[in-house]
Amino acid sequence: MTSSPHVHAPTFEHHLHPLGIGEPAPRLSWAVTADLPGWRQQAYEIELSDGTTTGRVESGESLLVPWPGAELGSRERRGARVRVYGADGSAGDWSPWSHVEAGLLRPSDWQAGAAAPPLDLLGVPDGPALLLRRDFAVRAPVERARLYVTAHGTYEVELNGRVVGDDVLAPGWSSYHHRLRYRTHDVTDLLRAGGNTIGATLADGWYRGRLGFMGGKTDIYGDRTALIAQLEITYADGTTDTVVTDGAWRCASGPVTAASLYDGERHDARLLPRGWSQPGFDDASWLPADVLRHDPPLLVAPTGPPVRRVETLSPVEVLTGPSGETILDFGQNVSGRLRIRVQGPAGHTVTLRHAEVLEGGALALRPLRHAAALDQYTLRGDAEPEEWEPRFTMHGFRYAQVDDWPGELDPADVQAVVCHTDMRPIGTFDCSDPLLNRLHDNVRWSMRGNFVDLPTDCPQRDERLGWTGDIQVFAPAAAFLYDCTGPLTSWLADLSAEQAELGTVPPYVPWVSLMSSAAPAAAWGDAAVIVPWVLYQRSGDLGLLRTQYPSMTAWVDEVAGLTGGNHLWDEGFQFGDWLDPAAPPDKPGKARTDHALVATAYHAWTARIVADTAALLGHDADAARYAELAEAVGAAFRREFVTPSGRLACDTQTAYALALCLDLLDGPEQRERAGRRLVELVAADDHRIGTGFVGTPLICDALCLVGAYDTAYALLTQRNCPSWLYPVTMGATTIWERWDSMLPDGTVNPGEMTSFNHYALGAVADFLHRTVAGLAPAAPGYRELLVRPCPGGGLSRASATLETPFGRAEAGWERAGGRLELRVVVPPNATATVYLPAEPARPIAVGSGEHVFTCAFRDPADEERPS
Ligand code: RAM
Repeated sequence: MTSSPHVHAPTFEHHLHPLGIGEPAPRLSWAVTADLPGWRQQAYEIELSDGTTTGRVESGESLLVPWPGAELGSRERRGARVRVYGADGSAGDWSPWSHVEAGLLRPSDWQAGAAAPPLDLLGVPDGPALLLRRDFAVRAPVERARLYVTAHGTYEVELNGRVVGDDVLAPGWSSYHHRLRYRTHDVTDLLRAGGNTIGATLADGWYRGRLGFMGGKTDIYGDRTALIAQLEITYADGTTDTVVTDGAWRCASGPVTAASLYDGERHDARLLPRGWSQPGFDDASWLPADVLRHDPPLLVAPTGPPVRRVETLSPVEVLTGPSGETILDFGQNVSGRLRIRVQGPAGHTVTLRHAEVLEGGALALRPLRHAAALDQYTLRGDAEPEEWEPRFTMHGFRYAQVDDWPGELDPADVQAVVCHTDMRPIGTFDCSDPLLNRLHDNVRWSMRGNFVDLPTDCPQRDERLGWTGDIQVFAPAAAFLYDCTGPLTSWLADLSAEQAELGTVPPYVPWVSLMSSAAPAAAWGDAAVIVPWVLYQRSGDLGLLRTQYPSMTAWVDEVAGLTGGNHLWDEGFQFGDWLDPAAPPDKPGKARTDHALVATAYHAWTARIVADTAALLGHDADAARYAELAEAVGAAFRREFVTPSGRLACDTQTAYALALCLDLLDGPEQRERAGRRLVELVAADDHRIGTGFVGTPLICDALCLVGAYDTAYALLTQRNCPSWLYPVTMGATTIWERWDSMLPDGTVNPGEMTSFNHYALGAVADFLHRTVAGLAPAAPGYRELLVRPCPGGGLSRASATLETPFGRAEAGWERAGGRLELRVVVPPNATATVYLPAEPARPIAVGSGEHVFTCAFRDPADEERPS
């Protein structure tokens, strides 16, 4: 008896809401629910709403299957559905239809100019946000209406007094001179017969506002902000009207008197021209917009979701600071801003300040450097309470100081609105140690805090840049926690574009010339290779590798050129094992591990990845060439840094972690010796961490590779500083930039760079998922799972779940009385190779469904720590 598989509606590329997409031939994926164990897809059939069908295609593929029909034209909408046949003879019904709609695919589709507020209104950078409006008529019943919109600056659009969409800080930040993303909104329901009004508030944002450290820069992309909007109305009778940004738009200043991403926002509600975005408003005193040229070929559709308000938190405690100030504690360090509900006299101003931690009971503002993070609201003085949330700024904070609140402050009137890229959460982890669970939560929160459109280093100080090294080390953890392939695809497109312009991968993307030049640096520039590779492993998207291939090869070629004839990258600037815990607070790059060792190891690693990528893409000559290069660099590494018996020239945790994890040693004897030395080093440090950005993601894996599970767990569960759990014991709710961003006495580390929300050191979450719980990809996209948990550390259980492209996968173990039970869930059309801890050399192959195994298991930690 076969029961029929159930196919979910197909998805397009990596889109959650495929409206206004930029891919004319979007690849299709689908997941299947099937009761039968071991279900494999034998064949599929796709039907498009224009009648195209593939017929039955004998293929097990269900992930990013090529678009089977004619390419979509601009604005074109099509449906797709799928049915599948199992290898067991089962046949499913058609899935529900999914619909996809293309955006404006050709530059010539854009008729809109760039409507720029006139110079008379424009303030200094980070000055007032300006209002733009235009009336228009709707002359017949509307069938559908789409708004295609973006800006030089950040914007919020309104139609007839209602905000369009729920994007925050649109259009986000990309390398604007290469790619400016527009959004497509379905605004059919916002239009009405007769007179209509479209309006926008436009702030400087990343385009013109201040960005960067050491004072930063303004006017980076231009000195004039502008709105680019195209409203296309299709009437029921088939005719169309298009309303675009042109000289008919009129501009004025509004209630936002200053808006800066770093410094905050000032809003004087008395200055709001009531009804300004509605028909009938008299804009005679407003000034006409200038129409500036813009570059339609730069306009691209997004590949991922926008930043949104994802969650709202209430204060958990009201504190009084040392000067009697009122401080709200939201219990969680977040990126976002406050929403207040306030009533009081007209002209009264409430001031809100933000900080991640307290020092001596007061807001610790020094770590924010030149980011004032200060919002001010001046009341209109209405009879009703007034609600306000700044719209053109963002803060990283857990605490907020509220000054000059009129009357008694009810904490319920202040909420923290958490804002970040609205990605789909896909992975979870849980175990018997509450501190490790909190560590994992902190990693998730740091990802949320730092995926504010692009992957940033931190969300609070005058920085918030797309540092390549940070996402390079964090990408595996990120790809497990959230479906971030879409957002990172966009960021990688910027990386490629900047790289092509600059001749190197800059240390952060988008690149802003805050430093003298974009010098190539190992582990940072290597993001060009490693991030696409990780995304391929996790999402199965080979197309992304194909797209990034020129960037990947260009990076490895560039580094090969830098090494001269000896394959050692031992000259020029390096960040190295950044923030080695032994580095002095004011010298974060002064690591114990030689920069040249780190750089050469990465060079060997990324040459090998490029060789593997070339082979996958069928570039055989490249595959051979890069494999040879990887070998040669590996040999050079050994010559320079490894003794014949397997000791390393740098006797550091990071050096051994690199050599072991990146397979840079020669044979089992060297590996065994290196492993023993690493164990000794960790023990000599009392099982405290000795790695910076480079060694941290690798050290636990390195220890497990050599069988030193107990040492890996001792390091992982260490609570003394420096360690992963030390910040947890200090009440951290996110991952800190430094192992000791807060010192044991509660004071803030005196270093210049002291963020409390940096995900890089949280890269260890990937180890929790893959090794502690045991859920790893054995084939790209988790088509094949590797379930090889390594229990230890006195944990009595650990589990991980993941929404893979094939459906939900789970791995979880629990132990008691010398026995261990392992539960594995494999999604349909996937397989798993399972290893039981007691039998590390005996792989067990299983198909889809739930599987439970038991084996004998004793944790050495039990003997050491009597309970
Ligand atoms: C700091 C950043 C980032 C790091 C660079 C090298 O300013 O915060 O985390 O990658 O320096």
